[in-house]
Amino acid sequence: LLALSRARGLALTSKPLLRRHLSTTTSPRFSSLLRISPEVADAIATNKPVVALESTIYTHGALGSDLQLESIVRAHGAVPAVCGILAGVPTVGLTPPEVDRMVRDGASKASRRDLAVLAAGGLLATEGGAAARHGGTTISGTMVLARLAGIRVFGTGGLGGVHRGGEVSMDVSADLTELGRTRVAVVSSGCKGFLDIARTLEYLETQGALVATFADGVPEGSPMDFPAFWARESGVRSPATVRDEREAAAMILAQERLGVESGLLFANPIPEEHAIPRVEMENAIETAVREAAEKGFTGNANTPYILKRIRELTNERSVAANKALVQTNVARAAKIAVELAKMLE
Ligand code: PSU
Ligand code: MN
Repeated sequence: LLALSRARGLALTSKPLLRRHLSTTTSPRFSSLLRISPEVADAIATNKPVVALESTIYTHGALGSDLQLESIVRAHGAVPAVCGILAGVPTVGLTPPEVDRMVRDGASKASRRDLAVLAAGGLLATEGGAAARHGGTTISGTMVLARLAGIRVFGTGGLGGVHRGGEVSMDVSADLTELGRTRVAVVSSGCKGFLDIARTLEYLETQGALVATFADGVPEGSPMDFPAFWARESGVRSPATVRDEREAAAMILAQERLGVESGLLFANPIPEEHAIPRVEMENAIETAVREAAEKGFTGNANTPYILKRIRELTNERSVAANKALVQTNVARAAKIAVELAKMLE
């Protein structure tokens, strides 16, 4: 009961903040259901750099919750905004205890299609119904919440994609269609090596998503692979490259000024020292993908199962790499947000 009334109280007190933010941003959409933490609402209203973070990474990512992502964002001069659904309340700016609570109680994995299902539970709970469920938002779910709040930059680990055999199963992550329709810049290490990367890029092109890979230290104009998460190479060329955070910020601004509503994907290859060569991952990937098919882990249960199995099959080696890459992506996202805030001054 206490938790419920607290959720309700917060939903009510956030309204004036939302109104203030609405008048100072260009966000075309707005949801009275959204709870934005006071710190994040203030940062948005005053044009401070803000970085959205997802909650699926905590609830379904097989990485543990001690990723230090918020402190990394802060260390680079930006405000972190963890997005997710807490007891039926879509929230931007979850606190660490709130995320812990979601992990402890258990949360469902929430992509775009799941948001209203969970939020309806929240609406009914405020009228005295049963306690509503939590939702760890995926990249697509997080992009929707970030866009509603007026946040432009989002740092995370790996994008969902077209699954192997996706041309038959039609298992194509909602992250890809989200990038087609929601103008948020996502910084990731490309997508997992267990996905079909060539088809993922085809699909992103069809969706009109901007895809650019960071080319640090690579001579101007040289081609870059779109990275494959644990590996820097995928054998598939990235459609565009980006030199530094300032250029990424310029792309975000250009997209906005052109009025193109689709999203942007900045691929940030895993640092050399943490990378695991593709051949070394291949066995673990093959086994995990085969087992998922045999055991019937399809739909949104597929990615979490494969992540967990790869973690076991590589004796946790994949986890250290995964943590390192998420942290570098989030740092990069913060630097992009800082550059963008300067351009918008
Ligand atoms: N990649 C990771 N860790 C993750 C995910 C992807 O390294 O936790 C999550 C992200 O939230 C991503 C989602 O949006 O999986 C994609 O799931 P699906 O393949 O079911 O669309
Ligand atoms: Mn899927």
